[in-house]
Amino acid sequence: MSFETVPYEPAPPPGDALERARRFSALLAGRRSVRHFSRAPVPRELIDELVRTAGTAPSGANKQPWRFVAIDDPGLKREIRLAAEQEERSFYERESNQRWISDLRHLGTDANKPFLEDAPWLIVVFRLVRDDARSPGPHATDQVYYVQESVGIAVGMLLAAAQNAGLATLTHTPSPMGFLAKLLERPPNERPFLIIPVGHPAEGCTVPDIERKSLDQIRILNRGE
Ligand code: IYR
Repeated sequence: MSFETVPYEPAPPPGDALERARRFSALLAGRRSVRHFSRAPVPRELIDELVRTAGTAPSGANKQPWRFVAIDDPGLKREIRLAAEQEERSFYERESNQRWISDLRHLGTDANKPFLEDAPWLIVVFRLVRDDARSPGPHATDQVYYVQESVGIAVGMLLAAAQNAGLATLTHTPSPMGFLAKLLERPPNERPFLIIPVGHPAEGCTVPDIERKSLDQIRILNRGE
């Protein structure tokens, strides 16, 4: 079996590796899910770079099974907010969700989603269930693989890129999200994955007082002895 290759010779980034790793870790440790956005604008070029970064993520069979819809149209943002809030109201009222809702109490969330209008940009991420004509070849079939993993990694990279650019983000998952495909007139091979409001925090913005697990709580060495 033959396949084409190109040389891989990345230039090592300048400076001490540990120092760089620490600085990057501190940068991302400073990221928080922001729910109060200022209406200050963010240039489109900046959003394009975030999406470009996300698009470099690894993916199953390199199918790149994602699409990012960047929205700054106030009318469209309003439609999304109204539809999302309708879904959220039934989520928060449903008796069978009460355990879940008790797990959310410390985050102070409710059915009101003003950030869907206040944030200057909403990036609505879609996952592809079939590859389509926008893909560079060669692909033998339109099947896609490890889509959740691939799109999850791409979103993580987008969030990191936003943090690096000094922008605030939120990962928002109205449930169910079907209305997004309809509102945004997406084709049937695209399914909504996540909404990412992007912008700057509102003046006086606060976030929940939460803790992160320590390294010892998340990293096991070998078999843990
Ligand atoms: N989608 C709802 C509920 C919600 C669910 C989880 I999991 C969160 O981490 C936060 C909220 C909402 O956006 O309010």
